[in-house]
Amino acid sequence: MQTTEQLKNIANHFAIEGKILDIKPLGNGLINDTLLVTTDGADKYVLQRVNNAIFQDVELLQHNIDCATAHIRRKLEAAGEKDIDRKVLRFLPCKETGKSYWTDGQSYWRVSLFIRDAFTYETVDPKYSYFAGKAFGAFEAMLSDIPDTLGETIPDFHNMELRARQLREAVQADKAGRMAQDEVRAILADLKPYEEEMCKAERLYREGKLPKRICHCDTKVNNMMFDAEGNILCVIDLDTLMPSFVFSDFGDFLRTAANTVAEDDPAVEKVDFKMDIFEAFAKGYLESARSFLTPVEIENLPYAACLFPYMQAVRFFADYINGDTYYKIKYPEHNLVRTRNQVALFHAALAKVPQMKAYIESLL
Ligand code: GN1
Ligand code: MG
Repeated sequence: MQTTEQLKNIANHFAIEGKILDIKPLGNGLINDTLLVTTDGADKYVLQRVNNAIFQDVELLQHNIDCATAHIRRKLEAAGEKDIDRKVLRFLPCKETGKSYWTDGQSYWRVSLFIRDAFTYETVDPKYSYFAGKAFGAFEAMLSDIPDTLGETIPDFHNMELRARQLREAVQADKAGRMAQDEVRAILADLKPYEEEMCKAERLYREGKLPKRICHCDTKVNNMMFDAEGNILCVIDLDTLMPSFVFSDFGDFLRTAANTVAEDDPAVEKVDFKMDIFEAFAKGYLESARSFLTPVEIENLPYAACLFPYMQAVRFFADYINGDTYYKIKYPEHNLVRTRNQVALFHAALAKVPQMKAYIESLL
Protein backbone atom coordinates (compact mmCIF):
# COMPACT_ATOMS: atom_id res chain seq x y z
CA MET A 1 0.00 0.00 0.00
CA GLN A 2 1.14 3.55 -0.77
CA THR A 3 2.13 6.12 1.83
CA THR A 4 -0.20 9.06 2.43
CA GLU A 5 2.24 11.26 0.51
CA GLN A 6 2.11 8.95 -2.52
CA LEU A 7 -1.68 8.81 -2.31
CA LYS A 8 -1.82 12.60 -2.23
CA ASN A 9 0.29 12.75 -5.38
CA ILE A 10 -2.04 10.30 -7.07
CA ALA A 11 -5.16 12.22 -6.02
CA ASN A 12 -3.59 15.45 -7.25
CA HIS A 13 -3.72 14.14 -10.82
CA PHE A 14 -7.42 14.96 -10.60
CA ALA A 15 -9.18 18.31 -10.55
CA ILE A 16 -9.68 18.32 -6.77
CA GLU A 17 -10.56 21.67 -5.24
CA GLY A 18 -8.52 22.82 -2.26
CA LYS A 19 -5.50 21.33 -0.54
CA ILE A 20 -5.58 17.67 0.45
CA LEU A 21 -5.36 17.27 4.22
CA ASP A 22 -5.77 13.56 4.79
CA ILE A 23 -6.45 10.24 3.03
CA LYS A 24 -7.76 7.20 4.88
CA PRO A 25 -9.54 3.88 4.13
CA LEU A 26 -13.30 3.87 3.56
CA GLY A 27 -15.97 1.13 3.43
CA ASN A 28 -16.02 -2.65 3.21
CA GLY A 29 -15.48 -3.48 -0.48
CA LEU A 30 -14.00 -6.87 -1.27
CA ILE A 31 -12.41 -5.94 -4.58
CA ASN A 32 -11.12 -2.36 -4.98
CA ASP A 33 -9.15 -0.19 -2.53
CA THR A 34 -11.29 2.74 -1.43
CA LEU A 35 -10.06 5.85 0.40
CA LEU A 36 -11.61 9.04 1.69
CA VAL A 37 -9.82 12.27 0.76
CA THR A 38 -10.35 15.27 3.04
CA THR A 39 -9.42 18.75 1.85
CA ASP A 40 -9.46 22.26 3.29
CA GLY A 41 -12.29 23.04 0.82
CA ALA A 42 -15.99 22.27 1.10
CA ASP A 43 -15.89 18.89 -0.63
CA LYS A 44 -14.51 15.50 0.29
CA TYR A 45 -13.58 12.96 -2.35
CA VAL A 46 -13.35 9.21 -2.79
CA LEU A 47 -10.11 7.90 -4.23
CA GLN A 48 -10.20 4.35 -5.55
CA ARG A 49 -7.71 1.98 -7.01
CA VAL A 50 -9.58 -0.22 -9.45
CA ASN A 51 -8.58 -3.83 -9.10
CA ASN A 52 -7.37 -4.37 -12.65
CA ALA A 53 -6.54 -8.01 -12.06
CA ILE A 54 -10.31 -8.48 -11.83
CA PHE A 55 -11.48 -5.64 -14.08
CA GLN A 56 -9.05 -6.13 -16.91
CA ASP A 57 -10.48 -3.50 -19.24
CA VAL A 58 -10.58 -0.34 -17.14
CA GLU A 59 -11.03 1.78 -20.27
CA LEU A 60 -14.30 -0.05 -21.01
CA LEU A 61 -15.32 0.05 -17.36
CA GLN A 62 -14.90 3.81 -17.16
CA HIS A 63 -16.65 4.20 -20.52
CA ASN A 64 -19.68 2.37 -19.05
CA ILE A 65 -19.61 4.52 -15.93
CA ASP A 66 -19.13 7.80 -17.84
CA CYS A 67 -22.05 7.02 -20.18
CA ALA A 68 -24.37 5.79 -17.43
CA THR A 69 -23.72 8.61 -14.97
CA ALA A 70 -24.08 11.21 -17.76
CA HIS A 71 -27.35 9.63 -18.89
CA ILE A 72 -28.77 9.51 -15.36
CA ARG A 73 -27.62 13.08 -14.73
CA ARG A 74 -29.47 14.28 -17.87
CA LYS A 75 -32.63 12.48 -16.72
CA LEU A 76 -32.45 13.96 -13.23
CA GLU A 77 -31.91 17.43 -14.69
CA ALA A 78 -34.84 17.01 -17.08
CA ALA A 79 -37.03 15.94 -14.16
CA GLY A 80 -36.08 19.12 -12.33
CA GLU A 81 -34.34 17.27 -9.48
CA LYS A 82 -32.27 19.30 -7.02
CA ASP A 83 -29.03 18.30 -5.33
CA ILE A 84 -28.02 16.09 -8.26
CA ASP A 85 -24.44 15.54 -7.04
CA ARG A 86 -25.92 13.49 -4.23
CA LYS A 87 -28.13 11.45 -6.58
CA VAL A 88 -25.61 10.27 -9.13
CA LEU A 89 -21.86 9.78 -8.79
CA ARG A 90 -19.61 12.45 -10.29
CA PHE A 91 -16.13 11.37 -11.35
CA LEU A 92 -13.44 14.02 -11.70
CA PRO A 93 -11.41 14.36 -14.88
CA CYS A 94 -7.72 13.66 -14.80
CA LYS A 95 -5.92 17.00 -15.23
CA GLU A 96 -3.55 15.70 -17.92
CA THR A 97 -5.82 13.50 -20.03
CA GLY A 98 -9.35 14.64 -19.26
CA LYS A 99 -10.31 10.99 -18.74
CA SER A 100 -12.12 9.79 -15.65
CA TYR A 101 -9.14 7.70 -14.53
CA TRP A 102 -5.40 8.03 -14.17
CA THR A 103 -2.91 5.24 -14.61
CA ASP A 104 0.77 4.95 -13.82
CA GLY A 105 0.86 2.07 -16.28
CA GLN A 106 0.28 -0.53 -13.56
CA SER A 107 -2.51 0.65 -11.31
CA TYR A 108 -5.66 2.52 -12.26
CA TRP A 109 -7.03 5.25 -10.03
CA ARG A 110 -10.12 7.43 -10.07
CA VAL A 111 -11.68 10.11 -7.92
CA SER A 112 -15.34 10.86 -7.32
CA LEU A 113 -17.10 13.44 -5.25
CA PHE A 114 -17.89 12.11 -1.76
CA ILE A 115 -21.65 12.25 -1.20
CA ARG A 116 -22.38 14.46 1.77
CA ASP A 117 -24.70 13.49 4.63
CA ALA A 118 -25.23 10.03 3.24
CA PHE A 119 -25.16 6.68 4.97
CA THR A 120 -24.56 3.11 3.92
CA TYR A 121 -25.89 0.16 5.88
CA GLU A 122 -25.06 -3.51 6.12
CA THR A 123 -28.70 -4.35 6.92
CA VAL A 124 -32.11 -2.82 6.15
CA ASP A 125 -35.60 -3.01 7.63
CA PRO A 126 -38.68 -3.55 5.42
CA LYS A 127 -39.26 0.18 4.99
CA TYR A 128 -35.76 0.75 3.62
CA SER A 129 -36.05 -2.42 1.58
CA TYR A 130 -39.12 -1.00 -0.14
CA PHE A 131 -37.19 2.21 -0.96
CA ALA A 132 -34.31 0.14 -2.26
CA GLY A 133 -36.65 -1.83 -4.52
CA LYS A 134 -38.09 1.37 -5.92
CA ALA A 135 -34.61 2.81 -6.41
CA PHE A 136 -33.21 -0.18 -8.27
CA GLY A 137 -36.28 -0.43 -10.47
CA ALA A 138 -35.92 3.28 -11.22
CA PHE A 139 -32.18 2.88 -11.87
CA GLU A 140 -32.83 0.16 -14.44
CA ALA A 141 -35.70 2.19 -15.92
CA MET A 142 -33.48 5.28 -16.31
CA LEU A 143 -30.85 3.23 -18.10
CA SER A 144 -33.32 1.34 -20.28
CA ASP A 145 -33.02 3.94 -23.07
CA ILE A 146 -29.32 4.74 -22.83
CA PRO A 147 -28.11 5.50 -26.37
CA ASP A 148 -24.52 4.28 -25.83
CA THR A 149 -23.33 0.71 -26.13
CA LEU A 150 -22.05 -0.64 -22.85
CA GLY A 151 -19.82 -3.69 -22.59
CA GLU A 152 -19.41 -6.46 -20.03
CA THR A 153 -16.70 -5.29 -17.61
CA ILE A 154 -16.26 -8.87 -16.46
CA PRO A 155 -17.38 -11.06 -19.35
CA ASP A 156 -20.19 -13.44 -18.32
CA PHE A 157 -20.06 -12.05 -14.79
CA HIS A 158 -23.38 -13.50 -13.62
CA ASN A 159 -23.45 -16.43 -16.00
CA MET A 160 -24.26 -19.41 -13.79
CA GLU A 161 -23.05 -21.92 -16.36
CA LEU A 162 -19.64 -20.24 -16.30
CA ARG A 163 -19.56 -20.09 -12.49
CA ALA A 164 -20.43 -23.79 -12.29
CA ARG A 165 -17.68 -24.57 -14.79
CA GLN A 166 -15.17 -22.51 -12.81
CA LEU A 167 -16.04 -24.51 -9.71
CA ARG A 168 -15.54 -27.79 -11.60
CA GLU A 169 -12.16 -26.53 -12.83
CA ALA A 170 -11.15 -25.49 -9.32
CA VAL A 171 -12.09 -28.94 -8.01
CA GLN A 172 -10.07 -30.65 -10.72
CA ALA A 173 -7.00 -28.49 -10.27
CA ASP A 174 -7.23 -28.59 -6.46
CA LYS A 175 -4.45 -26.01 -6.32
CA ALA A 176 -4.55 -25.56 -2.55
CA GLY A 177 -5.05 -29.25 -1.69
CA ARG A 178 -8.40 -28.46 -0.09
CA MET A 179 -10.35 -31.26 -1.77
CA ALA A 180 -8.92 -33.54 0.91
CA GLN A 181 -11.29 -31.95 3.43
CA ASP A 182 -14.48 -33.99 4.03
CA GLU A 183 -16.53 -30.84 4.44
CA VAL A 184 -15.40 -29.50 1.07
CA ARG A 185 -16.56 -32.67 -0.65
CA ALA A 186 -19.84 -32.57 1.27
CA ILE A 187 -20.57 -28.99 0.17
CA LEU A 188 -19.84 -29.94 -3.40
CA ALA A 189 -22.32 -32.81 -3.18
CA ASP A 190 -24.91 -30.51 -1.62
CA LEU A 191 -24.65 -27.93 -4.43
CA LYS A 192 -24.54 -30.30 -7.40
CA PRO A 193 -28.22 -31.39 -7.66
CA TYR A 194 -29.38 -27.79 -8.10
CA GLU A 195 -26.91 -26.80 -10.78
CA GLU A 196 -29.12 -27.49 -13.78
CA GLU A 197 -32.12 -25.66 -12.36
CA MET A 198 -29.95 -22.70 -11.39
CA CYS A 199 -28.68 -22.39 -14.99
CA LYS A 200 -32.21 -21.71 -16.20
CA ALA A 201 -31.53 -18.03 -17.03
CA GLU A 202 -28.89 -18.93 -19.61
CA ARG A 203 -31.25 -21.44 -21.22
CA LEU A 204 -34.07 -18.89 -21.39
CA TYR A 205 -31.63 -16.40 -22.92
CA ARG A 206 -30.49 -18.85 -25.59
CA GLU A 207 -34.13 -19.61 -26.40
CA GLY A 208 -34.72 -15.89 -26.94
CA LYS A 209 -37.13 -15.71 -24.00
CA LEU A 210 -35.08 -13.54 -21.67
CA PRO A 211 -33.50 -10.16 -22.50
CA LYS A 212 -30.33 -8.59 -21.19
CA ARG A 213 -30.68 -5.05 -19.88
CA ILE A 214 -28.28 -2.60 -18.33
CA CYS A 215 -28.07 -3.69 -14.69
CA HIS A 216 -25.97 -2.70 -11.71
CA CYS A 217 -24.90 -6.29 -10.93
CA ASP A 218 -23.63 -5.67 -7.42
CA THR A 219 -26.73 -4.54 -5.55
CA LYS A 220 -25.43 -5.47 -2.13
CA VAL A 221 -27.12 -3.41 0.57
CA ASN A 222 -23.88 -1.60 1.30
CA ASN A 223 -23.65 -0.38 -2.29
CA MET A 224 -26.41 2.17 -1.89
CA MET A 225 -26.48 5.48 -0.12
CA PHE A 226 -29.40 6.68 1.96
CA ASP A 227 -30.09 10.15 3.32
CA ALA A 228 -30.91 10.77 6.97
CA GLU A 229 -34.62 10.16 6.31
CA GLY A 230 -34.02 6.76 4.77
CA ASN A 231 -34.55 7.77 1.14
CA ILE A 232 -32.16 6.28 -1.35
CA LEU A 233 -29.87 8.93 -2.77
CA CYS A 234 -27.97 6.87 -5.27
CA VAL A 235 -26.30 3.57 -5.96
CA ILE A 236 -22.54 3.35 -5.84
CA ASP A 237 -19.94 0.81 -6.93
CA LEU A 238 -20.71 1.00 -10.63
CA ASP A 239 -17.86 -1.19 -11.88
CA THR A 240 -20.14 -4.08 -12.66
CA LEU A 241 -22.72 -1.96 -14.44
CA MET A 242 -23.28 -3.96 -17.64
CA PRO A 243 -25.81 -5.83 -19.73
CA SER A 244 -27.22 -8.67 -17.63
CA PHE A 245 -30.50 -10.26 -16.61
CA VAL A 246 -32.64 -8.23 -14.20
CA PHE A 247 -32.29 -11.20 -11.87
CA SER A 248 -28.85 -9.84 -11.02
CA ASP A 249 -30.14 -6.72 -9.29
CA PHE A 250 -33.19 -8.33 -7.76
CA GLY A 251 -31.35 -11.40 -6.51
CA ASP A 252 -28.16 -9.82 -5.23
CA PHE A 253 -29.98 -7.26 -3.14
CA LEU A 254 -32.02 -9.95 -1.41
CA ARG A 255 -28.95 -12.13 -0.98
CA THR A 256 -27.55 -9.53 1.38
CA ALA A 257 -30.68 -7.78 2.67
CA ALA A 258 -32.95 -10.77 3.33
CA ASN A 259 -30.27 -12.80 5.10
CA THR A 260 -30.83 -12.69 8.87
CA VAL A 261 -27.05 -12.43 9.32
CA ALA A 262 -24.08 -11.06 7.36
CA GLU A 263 -22.78 -13.06 4.41
CA ASP A 264 -19.74 -14.15 6.39
CA ASP A 265 -21.38 -14.87 9.74
CA PRO A 266 -20.09 -18.26 10.91
CA ALA A 267 -23.35 -19.01 12.79
CA VAL A 268 -25.02 -20.85 9.90
CA GLU A 269 -27.85 -22.02 12.15
CA LYS A 270 -28.92 -18.38 12.35
CA VAL A 271 -29.13 -17.94 8.58
CA ASP A 272 -32.66 -17.47 7.29
CA PHE A 273 -34.35 -15.72 4.38
CA LYS A 274 -36.52 -12.85 5.62
CA MET A 275 -39.84 -12.79 3.82
CA ASP A 276 -40.78 -9.31 5.04
CA ILE A 277 -37.66 -7.92 3.35
CA PHE A 278 -38.46 -9.88 0.19
CA GLU A 279 -42.02 -8.60 0.10
CA ALA A 280 -41.10 -4.97 0.68
CA PHE A 281 -38.34 -5.08 -1.93
CA ALA A 282 -40.47 -6.89 -4.51
CA LYS A 283 -43.27 -4.39 -4.03
CA GLY A 284 -40.98 -1.37 -4.51
CA TYR A 285 -39.14 -2.97 -7.40
CA LEU A 286 -42.31 -3.89 -9.29
CA GLU A 287 -43.75 -0.42 -8.76
CA SER A 288 -40.91 1.16 -10.70
CA ALA A 289 -39.91 -1.69 -13.04
CA ARG A 290 -43.20 -3.28 -13.98
CA SER A 291 -43.61 -1.05 -17.00
CA PHE A 292 -40.62 -2.57 -18.78
CA LEU A 293 -40.40 -6.10 -17.32
CA THR A 294 -41.65 -9.04 -19.39
CA PRO A 295 -43.89 -11.78 -17.89
CA VAL A 296 -40.94 -14.21 -17.99
CA GLU A 297 -38.81 -11.81 -15.95
CA ILE A 298 -41.55 -11.24 -13.37
CA GLU A 299 -42.41 -14.91 -13.07
CA ASN A 300 -38.79 -15.77 -12.37
CA LEU A 301 -38.11 -13.26 -9.60
CA PRO A 302 -38.39 -16.01 -6.93
CA TYR A 303 -35.85 -18.02 -8.92
CA ALA A 304 -33.56 -14.96 -8.86
CA ALA A 305 -33.83 -14.85 -5.07
CA CYS A 306 -32.46 -18.41 -4.96
CA LEU A 307 -29.98 -18.05 -7.80
CA PHE A 308 -27.87 -15.37 -6.13
CA PRO A 309 -27.11 -17.13 -2.85
CA TYR A 310 -26.40 -20.22 -4.96
CA MET A 311 -24.08 -18.39 -7.36
CA GLN A 312 -22.32 -16.61 -4.52
CA ALA A 313 -21.83 -19.91 -2.70
CA VAL A 314 -20.30 -21.36 -5.86
CA ARG A 315 -18.03 -18.30 -6.28
CA PHE A 316 -16.82 -18.19 -2.66
CA PHE A 317 -16.36 -21.94 -2.71
CA ALA A 318 -14.34 -21.96 -5.94
CA ASP A 319 -12.15 -19.22 -4.49
CA TYR A 320 -11.60 -21.24 -1.32
CA ILE A 321 -10.64 -24.31 -3.36
CA ASN A 322 -8.34 -22.19 -5.53
CA GLY A 323 -6.49 -20.95 -2.44
CA ASP A 324 -8.20 -17.54 -1.98
CA THR A 325 -7.04 -15.58 -4.97
CA TYR A 326 -10.12 -13.46 -5.71
CA TYR A 327 -11.93 -12.14 -2.61
CA LYS A 328 -10.11 -10.28 0.13
CA ILE A 329 -10.06 -12.53 3.20
CA LYS A 330 -9.49 -11.65 6.85
CA TYR A 331 -8.58 -15.15 8.07
CA PRO A 332 -7.67 -18.46 6.35
CA GLU A 333 -11.12 -20.08 6.37
CA HIS A 334 -13.01 -16.89 5.51
CA ASN A 335 -14.15 -18.09 2.09
CA LEU A 336 -15.27 -21.44 3.52
CA VAL A 337 -17.29 -19.66 6.20
CA ARG A 338 -18.85 -17.44 3.53
CA THR A 339 -19.66 -20.53 1.46
CA ARG A 340 -21.42 -22.31 4.35
CA ASN A 341 -23.44 -19.19 5.01
CA GLN A 342 -24.53 -18.77 1.39
CA VAL A 343 -25.40 -22.45 1.03
CA ALA A 344 -27.65 -22.15 4.09
CA LEU A 345 -29.24 -19.01 2.66
CA PHE A 346 -29.85 -20.78 -0.64
CA HIS A 347 -31.71 -23.61 1.11
CA ALA A 348 -33.71 -21.14 3.19
CA ALA A 349 -34.73 -19.17 0.09
CA LEU A 350 -35.57 -22.30 -1.88
CA ALA A 351 -37.96 -23.42 0.86
CA LYS A 352 -39.81 -20.11 0.53
CA VAL A 353 -40.33 -20.10 -3.24
CA PRO A 354 -44.04 -20.99 -3.02
CA GLN A 355 -44.61 -18.07 -0.63
CA MET A 356 -42.58 -15.74 -2.87
CA LYS A 357 -44.60 -16.77 -5.93
CA ALA A 358 -47.89 -16.22 -4.14
CA TYR A 359 -46.80 -12.78 -3.00
CA ILE A 360 -45.64 -11.67 -6.46
CA GLU A 361 -48.92 -12.87 -7.94
CA SER A 362 -50.82 -10.85 -5.36
CA LEU A 363 -49.05 -7.72 -6.63
CA LEU A 364 -50.01 -8.17 -10.28
C1 GN1 B 1 -17.79 -8.26 -4.50
O1 GN1 B 1 -16.74 -5.25 -4.45
P1 GN1 B 1 -17.87 -5.72 -3.61
O2 GN1 B 1 -17.41 -6.16 -2.25
O3 GN1 B 1 -19.02 -4.76 -3.57
C2 GN1 B 1 -18.11 -8.92 -5.84
C3 GN1 B 1 -19.58 -9.25 -5.93
C4 GN1 B 1 -19.91 -10.20 -4.82
C5 GN1 B 1 -19.51 -9.59 -3.49
C6 GN1 B 1 -19.70 -10.57 -2.35
C7 GN1 B 1 -16.56 -7.58 -8.97
O4 GN1 B 1 -18.44 -7.03 -4.38
O5 GN1 B 1 -19.89 -9.84 -7.16
O6 GN1 B 1 -21.26 -10.47 -4.82
O7 GN1 B 1 -18.15 -9.15 -3.46
N1 GN1 B 1 -17.70 -8.06 -6.95
C8 GN1 B 1 -16.98 -8.55 -7.96
O8 GN1 B 1 -19.70 -9.90 -1.14
O9 GN1 B 1 -16.68 -9.74 -8.06
MG1 MG C 1 -19.11 -2.37 -2.58
